[in-house]
Amino acid sequence: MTNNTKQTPTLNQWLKSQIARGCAFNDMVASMQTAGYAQADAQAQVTQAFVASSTMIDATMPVTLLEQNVATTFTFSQSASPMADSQPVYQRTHCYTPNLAFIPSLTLHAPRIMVFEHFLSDKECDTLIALSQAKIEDSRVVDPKTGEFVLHPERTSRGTHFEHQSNAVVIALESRIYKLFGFAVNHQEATQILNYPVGGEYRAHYDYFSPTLTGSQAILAQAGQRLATVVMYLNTPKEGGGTAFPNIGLTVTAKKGSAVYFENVDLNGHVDTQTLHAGLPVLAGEKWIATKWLRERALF
Ligand SMILES: O=C(O)CCC(=O)C(=O)O
Repeated sequence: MTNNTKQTPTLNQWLKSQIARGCAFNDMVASMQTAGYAQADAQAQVTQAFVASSTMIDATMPVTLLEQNVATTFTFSQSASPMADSQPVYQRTHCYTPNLAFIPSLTLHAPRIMVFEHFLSDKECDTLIALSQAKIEDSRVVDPKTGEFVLHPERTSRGTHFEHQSNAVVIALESRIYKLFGFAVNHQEATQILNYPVGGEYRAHYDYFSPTLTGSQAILAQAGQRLATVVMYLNTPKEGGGTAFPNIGLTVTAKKGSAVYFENVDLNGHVDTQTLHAGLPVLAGEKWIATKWLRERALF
């Protein structure tokens, strides 16, 4: 490719194929720069291609370009994905809305994972930890056979939860999650708090309820699938404690105020085994997180 401000048929074809593969805006711009395009030219061409494709607007696209080119009509239209290959089980009714105050520092498309730094202020983190100290207890998991919450050796942490709208920080986070990801407060489970000591971990697991297990049926009937998860880091462990996605080779660093958002259902509307994830062992210090599971249907 040469430096060129027009979209030639070859470039056009390449842009379309990259978008169809789910490539990220920044990666496409970087490839064009490597091939000799000026950054501004590459950004303009890629933006134009995303707008023309109108299948998916990339969250890493600079907001200024989005505003110039897409005005107010953009969403992630995942149900229109060209990768759809079978009847979806879960409808993708939610989307990430670009927001200047919360720009992801990392975006993956399949599985959809976004990392945000400064998702919470230090004060919000400290307040949630302080409020949790008084009522924290050993964590439980859902027993897949019975659907009941039970103690489990795979999860060596202590936890508690905050009911919806139960304090000013929770109210702010619930509203932030709604504005950014489109899940209204009644689609959000109560805020879960976890505290891991040294050696504490949450071994690899999925957050979705396996549709084939008996124990999932009552929970799925209540408010549907956990379409997405937000894990928010309330402190920075001295060492270890990141969140690993072993099937895709990604580890998100546990850093005070950061958050990782991931979608448990893939672009075709099926539960996504690529979202297998683990809270890695804390090697020094302790780890505090707040988790929000986001449901398909209203809980209340
Ligand atoms: O501790 C972590 O980093 C992950 C927590 C987690 O997997 C969960 O709450 O579902």
